[in-house]
Amino acid sequence: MNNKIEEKGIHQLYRDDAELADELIWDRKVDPASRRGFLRNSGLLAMSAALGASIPFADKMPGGLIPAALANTDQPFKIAGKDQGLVVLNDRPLSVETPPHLLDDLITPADKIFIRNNGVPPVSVDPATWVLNIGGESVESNVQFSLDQLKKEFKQYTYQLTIECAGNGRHEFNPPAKGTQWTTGAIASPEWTGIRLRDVLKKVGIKDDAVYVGFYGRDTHLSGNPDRVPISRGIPMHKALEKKTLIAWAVNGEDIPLMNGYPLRLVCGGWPASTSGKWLEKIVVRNKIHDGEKMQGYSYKVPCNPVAPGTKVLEKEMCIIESMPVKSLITFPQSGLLIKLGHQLLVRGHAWAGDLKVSAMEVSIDFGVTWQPGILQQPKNRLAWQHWSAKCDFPEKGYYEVWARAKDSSGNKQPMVIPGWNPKGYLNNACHRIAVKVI
Ligand SMILES: Nc1nc2c(c(=O)[nH]1)N[C@H]1C(S)=C(S)[C@@H](COP(=O)(O)O)O[C@H]1N2
Ligand SMILES: [Mo]
Repeated sequence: MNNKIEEKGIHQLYRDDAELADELIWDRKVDPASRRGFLRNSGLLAMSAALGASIPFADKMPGGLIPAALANTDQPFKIAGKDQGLVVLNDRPLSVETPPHLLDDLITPADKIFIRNNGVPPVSVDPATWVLNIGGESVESNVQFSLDQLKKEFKQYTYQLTIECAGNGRHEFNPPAKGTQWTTGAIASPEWTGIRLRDVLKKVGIKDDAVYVGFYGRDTHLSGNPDRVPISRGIPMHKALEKKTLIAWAVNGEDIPLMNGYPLRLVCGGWPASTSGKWLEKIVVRNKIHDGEKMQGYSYKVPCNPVAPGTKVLEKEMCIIESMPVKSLITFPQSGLLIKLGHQLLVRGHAWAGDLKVSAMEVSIDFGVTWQPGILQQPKNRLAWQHWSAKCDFPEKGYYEVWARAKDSSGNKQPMVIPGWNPKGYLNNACHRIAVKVI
């Protein structure tokens, strides 16, 4: 942990006094062991002491809640082509997430897109010789396209599409789930340019018995075994044939970064990002649910019916995750803000809801007892995230949390506590919160 870099990252709005220098790291002096789950035996006094402030809405604070000020962490690192504020969670395979304050842009810049690799990515890629194969038992015939052909023979589209790893938020589950311990940062919503998967499938011709489309990429298995692939997932026909499912070669008008799938990838907005195959070399049209790597066992599945935390669930009682649940992020200010009493705080962020739209956004400054509506914008296009903002007025000095909650077009709201426990720790869409100290 590099405290110097962390200090610089903390917003200093309304800071007019050098004496406050000490205060600027008020939310960072915490034992990492206490970040997960709930604080045990910690009374209000201990909590206030750790925060260095009284908690005006303490009587409304859920028992055992770890204050957001103590729950967040940022670790600096460097990776070529990526913003230095991104956080490496694993390096083999590489998992890199984006802290919420770096996701403030309406359209996610390429250098802020998270990275999730399941295997070893290709090191050098030659777009001139790259080909995309279309095969599988439910195509009329096997066909090959060069990148050039794809660009010339099909109409091109640009859409803002949100991709989120199904394991985003996993670190909060209790009992803990194995796998990359994503906090909030496995989410991005850039603009993708490419062609429609449906146009390609129509040109090739698909048989009546087609039910699923699977992908294969150029990356190799961690074991080095050439007969194994790291991941080969897929989507049912209705998602494959939807107009916004793209075979993309550009992000925000430029080549896709190598770690995000250069020179070609699938983009299935609103679905687990694991279905958005990177370094795309082959598409298979299947007459059954695709049985590639990470389609079977417990991967990317949740119990079909909710279970108690820690329950052993039979494989046949697990269902494949499709559209992702409603969720939102506070991207400004960064957690740990100091603000002077009397100043109004403008909070903002994004919200998304898988295949659905977000219909409302609300915020709370009293641990979820009362909520005020935020202003929610329309998405740029379907499957893009939506921007929101809200104004907060704090009644007295002390420690506060701003909680944000989105509602989808079916009426589902984000839960305030960790939702349905599941063996692999998917689909945590609990409310995002930030810490604010009013001085
Ligand atoms: N070929 C290939 N495609 C892949 C993966 C991979 O490891 N190999 N990871 C998947 C997973 S689990 C996720 S969450 C997204 C991540 O996309 P990103 O790295 O561009 O953010 O890519 C998906 N596509
Ligand atoms: Mo993922």
